[in-house]
Amino acid sequence: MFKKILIANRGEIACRVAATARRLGIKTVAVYSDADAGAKHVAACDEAVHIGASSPKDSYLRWPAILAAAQATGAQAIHPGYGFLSENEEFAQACADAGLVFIGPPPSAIKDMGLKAESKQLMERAGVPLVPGYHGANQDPALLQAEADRIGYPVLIKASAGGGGKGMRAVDRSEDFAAALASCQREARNSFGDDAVLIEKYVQRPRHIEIQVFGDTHGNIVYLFERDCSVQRRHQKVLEEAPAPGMTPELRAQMGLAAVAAARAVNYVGAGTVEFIVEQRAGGDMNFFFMEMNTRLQVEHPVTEAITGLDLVEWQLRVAAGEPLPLRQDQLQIKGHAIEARICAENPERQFLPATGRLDHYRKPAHDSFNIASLRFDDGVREGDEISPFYDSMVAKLIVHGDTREQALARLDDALAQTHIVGLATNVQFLRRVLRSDSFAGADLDTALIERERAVLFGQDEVGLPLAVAAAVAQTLLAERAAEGADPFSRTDGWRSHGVFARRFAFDYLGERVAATLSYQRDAALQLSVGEDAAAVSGPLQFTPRQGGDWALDIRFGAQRSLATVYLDGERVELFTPQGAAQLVEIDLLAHAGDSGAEAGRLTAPMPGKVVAFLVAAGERVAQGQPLAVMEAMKMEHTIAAPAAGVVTELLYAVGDQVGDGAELLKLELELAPA
Ligand code: MV4
Repeated sequence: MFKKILIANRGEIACRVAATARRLGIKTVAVYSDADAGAKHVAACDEAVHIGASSPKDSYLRWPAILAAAQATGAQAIHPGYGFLSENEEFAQACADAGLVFIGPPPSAIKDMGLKAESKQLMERAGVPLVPGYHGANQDPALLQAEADRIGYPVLIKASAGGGGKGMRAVDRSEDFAAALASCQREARNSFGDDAVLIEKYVQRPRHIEIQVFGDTHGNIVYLFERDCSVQRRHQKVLEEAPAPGMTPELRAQMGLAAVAAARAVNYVGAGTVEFIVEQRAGGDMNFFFMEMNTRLQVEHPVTEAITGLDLVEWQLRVAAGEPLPLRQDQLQIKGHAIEARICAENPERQFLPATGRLDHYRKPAHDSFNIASLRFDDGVREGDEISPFYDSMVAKLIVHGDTREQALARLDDALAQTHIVGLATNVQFLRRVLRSDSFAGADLDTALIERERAVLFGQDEVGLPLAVAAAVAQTLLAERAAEGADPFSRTDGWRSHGVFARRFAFDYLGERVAATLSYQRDAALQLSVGEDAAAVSGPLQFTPRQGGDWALDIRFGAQRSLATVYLDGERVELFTPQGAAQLVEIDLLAHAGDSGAEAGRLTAPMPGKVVAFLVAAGERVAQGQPLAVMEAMKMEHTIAAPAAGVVTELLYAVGDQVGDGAELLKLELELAPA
């Protein structure tokens, strides 16, 4: 076995490889760019070498610098991770030429699987099922038209050099073929500098099911079962699971043997994945067709590790060191069900646009508070790290394991609910909505799932306005108590501070301005009005066993109740509940008091009721928090207090008057808020 390896990658996969190396007693060398000088993967390794500027082309793709780092540190082998140089046959060859072991397949296997049309011809000869189609070199339009007619419509025209869904055209009718071909060729020429296409039968409602394979240098190849990766957005995987729902033992064996045949056809060594597109036919039949082979360890390998109980990085290291595969096919078996969720810095509400920023709060689910090994959180970042524009938007992977799919699903939702990321947009709550969607929960999987379920995946508000505001108000008051040096936990009967009897708040919530008034009752109960709603609120404080010593508020607004963890960052309020998350921006009423039409100067009735008393007269100067008027509504008294110091200029009602919700009771000219 190697004594020292270099990890030519960053982020979670570099940390992942380092963890196994450490367990096996292998020393590790990290490489890093300018942006990653303080990165977690650097700390995870025994040594580190700076290889260049932040842009990948100036560092993680600069293989001369990486080879030099390996030689300078005495590393015997290079693990490429995924992405970057992992499927670069020239780099694999350069490693060999430099006397270093490339922890991956032989360069020839990378090359053979790298080209779409050529790899399909190779697979055809190896007896691996292909989508009925044409993969020939002859690109005469008349011949392509004839081939499409022979295959039968609908067909899909794919750019031979394409990938990630680029350069694909579906054609429904023979008469539309010529125009679609011309358009596809134009796009292929512009995007890839090569207008060759292939034509396939268009598979409807397809599933993406891939087989993990492993080969060694002794001619052994096994399959480690399948992963279903059908849930994708913009041709990127979002959720991956193993085993694939609906898979039968017969189909699994057929697909597994086809994948081994594919690997054998290119003399495969190491970890690889054979991707199939699976057609779902009426009656539950499934037809599978080879799509491509990924000649590397994949992002989603942990779900396979979870159901097999194996460490695939350990297998990679053993195979690269010349050892035979640790297990034979008949020694491998599936245990339980695993799901992985990719947590990405992105905004699902804006076409999944990648987001950048600082991980101001980064709280992970309690790792091992329940079943051992049922929850795994793989990441390459720490609280306070920047998610920069230089690299992939994936922040972390959450992997759960359970006896059944239902159990794994429930654990994943719970773990995502406990994943609190503040500082940049992420897909955490979006992932929860996907999990709960009828399609995903019912294992009705195909590549159009997100599109089909969009009505429940976007523009949702699981927390609800009153509870969100109640939690924000509660946290604000608690923070004030803490700032005053008072123990925020010392009283659970209310949140009165500054001797204020009523306080007005304003928030921006989902783009709308929301006014809220908190009033303190004689019996120390609290009444909160939020827009049209008014109810008693309470919030006995509870500690929850969360990492980082966070505590949660048990918030009640009338009959609604939720346990909320709230993070305040200036005027930003970020709250997380078991139901979902919400963001509010507090509008500082004092700071805005001088604005034209200032809300803060208007002292309004928090609800319909009767004016019981005015405690001040026109012309009187009042201090911040001074009670001004008392109203009675719903058999309770509500005191309206001055939001800031000022002069009462006019009383607009008389004692005994019945007033409507929001009615202005008196005019107060505010003094300038202190700087
Ligand atoms: C297909 C297909 C339907 N029929 N081929 C998209 C990316 C590329 N690697 C293969 N892709 C597809 N090929 C035939 N003959 C549908 C897709 C497809 C898809 C495949 C896997 C995962 C997600 C997908 C999303 C849209 C389309």
